[in-house]
Amino acid sequence: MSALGLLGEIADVGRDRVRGGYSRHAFDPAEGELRTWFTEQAERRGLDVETDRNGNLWAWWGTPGPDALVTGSHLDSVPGGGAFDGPLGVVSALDAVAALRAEGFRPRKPLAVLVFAEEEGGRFGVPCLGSRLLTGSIDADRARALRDPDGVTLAEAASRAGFEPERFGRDDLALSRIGTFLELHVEQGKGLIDLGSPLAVGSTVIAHGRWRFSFSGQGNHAGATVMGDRHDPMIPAAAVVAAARRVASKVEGARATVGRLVPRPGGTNVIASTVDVWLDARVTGEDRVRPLVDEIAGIAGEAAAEEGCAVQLSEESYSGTVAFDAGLRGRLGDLLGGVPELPTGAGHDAAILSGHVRAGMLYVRNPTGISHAPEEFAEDDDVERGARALADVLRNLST
Ligand code: HGY
Ligand code: MN
Ligand code: MN
Ligand code: MN
Repeated sequence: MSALGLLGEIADVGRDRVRGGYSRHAFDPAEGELRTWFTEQAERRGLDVETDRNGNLWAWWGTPGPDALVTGSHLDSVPGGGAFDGPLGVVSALDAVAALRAEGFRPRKPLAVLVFAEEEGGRFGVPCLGSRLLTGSIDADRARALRDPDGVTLAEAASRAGFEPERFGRDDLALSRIGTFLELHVEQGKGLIDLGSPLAVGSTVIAHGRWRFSFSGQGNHAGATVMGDRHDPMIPAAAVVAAARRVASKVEGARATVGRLVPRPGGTNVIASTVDVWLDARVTGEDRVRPLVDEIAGIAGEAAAEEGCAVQLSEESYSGTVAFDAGLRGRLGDLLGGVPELPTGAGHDAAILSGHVRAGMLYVRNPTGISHAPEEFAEDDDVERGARALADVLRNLST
């Protein structure tokens, strides 16, 4: 079955009737269904599937071993996300393996399709959790203690889903098997529309991170509390939202977003007791991200003090600027007939791995230029082109 057919098979899994699009999060039923589906599809293609210590799925063609050529992506989504971000790389990998098998190709090195867990951090807040755990880029104790919006810890959720969170952590054996990691991904902006190309080779990923402001004030009655007698944490929270736009707009190459703001208890007629504001900040230029956040934090601190609220700031995740392996980039470009290179503002497991192994990316055009939303798209022809390109690359790199 083609990549398109495979995407069609999972089109109903994890649909979000409230938000639109898909909500598929680590260790939830939709993600569990996708894991089972992936395992069946991989086995049908003659691959041996194993789950590593951190809940990442590996499907092996040949005996697992060092210097393997590994390709894949993720199956989880943001809340209300599109159909392509993550799954496109997985179905293209399965399609490419089937195409190579059908032509009688035998890879000289082990080849694996890898599905990373919780890439979006949509449930536990930290993106690329599976690859961060694998590479030891996040402390395992810290990861186990992460909580979802209902207060369930990662350890609890993983146990309930049949995983062994006590085994989470840096996995040198798994990591040592990867010679090259290649991730095919839908493009998430207008880069390929502007270039007029269906495909691109990934060049760089901008520095980015997530910060959480926790404001606390005094919960109270919306009608009985006069305006001068309030300690409303929503006021400094609003200051962060406005400051993110204002500060980032002044800095070349910066993007700052508040997409998640959680007032508690969250009643229309209740002044909140606490508000958590999640700030996503990204800037081209490694040393410019934290100063941007510092400026926003200064504004948040003043607004909190003025309102008589307390504030705590925590850095939830951070990834520095990544340039994908230059040799691999050149080879991909040559192999694919000189497709252009493209930088991205999106984070990826390939970028986390790039500090440890040879890593690269291929992007497939997204004609809407929209991602992390139901409008994310790829034309059928481009999906097929991407899968064929991936097969060509795997054929070449594994001989
Ligand atoms: O870039 C992101 O938001 C995530 O890593 N996909
Ligand atoms: Mn994404
Ligand atoms: Mn993705
Ligand atoms: Mn007062």
